[in-house]
Amino acid sequence: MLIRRATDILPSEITPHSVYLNRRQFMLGSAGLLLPVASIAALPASKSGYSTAEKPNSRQDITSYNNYYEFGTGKDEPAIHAGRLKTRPWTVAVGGEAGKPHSFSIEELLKFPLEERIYRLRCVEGWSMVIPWVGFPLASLLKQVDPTSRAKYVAFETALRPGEMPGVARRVLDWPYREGLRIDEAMHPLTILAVGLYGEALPGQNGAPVRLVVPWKYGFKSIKSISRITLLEKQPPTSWNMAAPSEYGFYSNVNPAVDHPRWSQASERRIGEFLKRKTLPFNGYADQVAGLYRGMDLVKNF
Ligand SMILES: Nc1nc2c(c(=O)[nH]1)N[C@H]1C(S)=C(S)[C@@H](COP(=O)(O)O)O[C@H]1N2
Ligand SMILES: [Mo]
Repeated sequence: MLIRRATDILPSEITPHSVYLNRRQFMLGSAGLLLPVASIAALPASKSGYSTAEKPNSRQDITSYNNYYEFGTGKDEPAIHAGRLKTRPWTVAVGGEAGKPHSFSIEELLKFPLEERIYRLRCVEGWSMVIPWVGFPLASLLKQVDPTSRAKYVAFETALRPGEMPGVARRVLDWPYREGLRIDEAMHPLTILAVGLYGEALPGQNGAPVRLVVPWKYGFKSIKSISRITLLEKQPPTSWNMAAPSEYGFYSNVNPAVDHPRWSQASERRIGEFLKRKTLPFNGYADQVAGLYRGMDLVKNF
């Protein structure tokens, strides 16, 4: 089986198409082997003031311990199977309550000014990582489609490709994977669309070619391989909430004071560490985001 890696996928993004095709032919033609093309994969990005100073997890950790149920429910399965998803050509259709709906090609998305954002990611299962994403604010994209005054929520959908996604044969979730945010959450400067990590294109298992990252919410809100974004007047249905409404709320803000019905959320294990650490309200981003929820009962709106 051919396992596509970031170094194999990326040249088409930053190399003129003809040069890319020649290189492909050369690589495939000479020995029938795909040789990794070193250094070509860099995604130029500026540093961001929103980054944590904590030490990022290794690339190995970040790309080998994943949740991406479309490729299986085992933590190791996304790394094995996600390369089967064809990420070129790729478009993200953005519409709904928008004055100027637009279908963005991945090439258009890569033209947004990219930043490196080192964020904590807290999975609802009780583990966490620190990941150096490369991406841009979701707000930059949404502003381009001119949301109407009725746009109160944003719905996101992962591509659904049964032929390339072995995990969707099982109805673990109601596919396609769907997520949603309130418009002010979507427009918050911490909310990004990520197109890379560790300075290179996003590996398949992390949601290539483009995924959401909302660092103050449980990891499942950070939907991978997005193909559609819809501005809506009403709160959209979301996959995990539909699957188990008593366990996964729409908001899903990281909250050590609200336990999951089957386990405590008070602490977490950082991947690569032995001892647990305390989970922080809003995953440590309370100074920036607590204001979004002023006056709301966060036990009821979990
Ligand atoms: N489409 C899709 N997106 C998804 C998931 C998934 O199964 N399918 N898993 C979520 C969960 S539970 C987590 S914790 C994060 C994990 O992101 P990572 O593998 O890049 O660390 O992706 C989220 N996005
Ligand atoms: Mo998760």
